[in-house]
Amino acid sequence: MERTFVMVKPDGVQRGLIGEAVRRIERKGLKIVAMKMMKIEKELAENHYAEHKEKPFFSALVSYITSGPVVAMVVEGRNAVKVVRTLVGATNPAEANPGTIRGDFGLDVGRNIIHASDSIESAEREINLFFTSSEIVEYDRSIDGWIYEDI
Ligand code: IDP
Ligand code: MG
Repeated sequence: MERTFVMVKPDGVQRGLIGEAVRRIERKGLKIVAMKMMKIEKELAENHYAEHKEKPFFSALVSYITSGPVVAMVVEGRNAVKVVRTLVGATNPAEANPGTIRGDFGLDVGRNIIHASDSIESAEREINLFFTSSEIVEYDRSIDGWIYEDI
């Protein structure tokens, strides 16, 4: 099963959207295998967003993501990376489709509520940045045969 890293950003937490994000992930059939609330240190923020360090919005992005608590998660499921990116919607909430988290709740690219890994490689990198292996919980769900045809 594939894993992806998901994070409700500080604006999502402040606006009471933790439950909304978790609800959408759960009802899709995806499995949450790790979850914690935390405040991100500057160093972790810079590392997490290292690919953007030359961008003009980088320092604003680091300030934003360290401005309050976030809820970090590891989400597991078949094609989890792609499926969660679809649930999350386009980077700019003004352009994200209705029915996606960003499309339903946001207006500004600098306040886009939620993060989700964009590839299997970045998922692995981000999961390792935010979680130790002992924080990831392996468990069976008896309902999985009703979510996947071949389980
Ligand atoms: P993603 O979160 O959809 O993967 P990225 O392009 O990887 O989007 O950008 C990372 C984050 O940087 C975005 O989620 C958003 O918070 C922020 N960001 C991206 N582009 C802009 C911009 O043009 N202005 C301000 N912030 C931006
Ligand atoms: Mg990205």
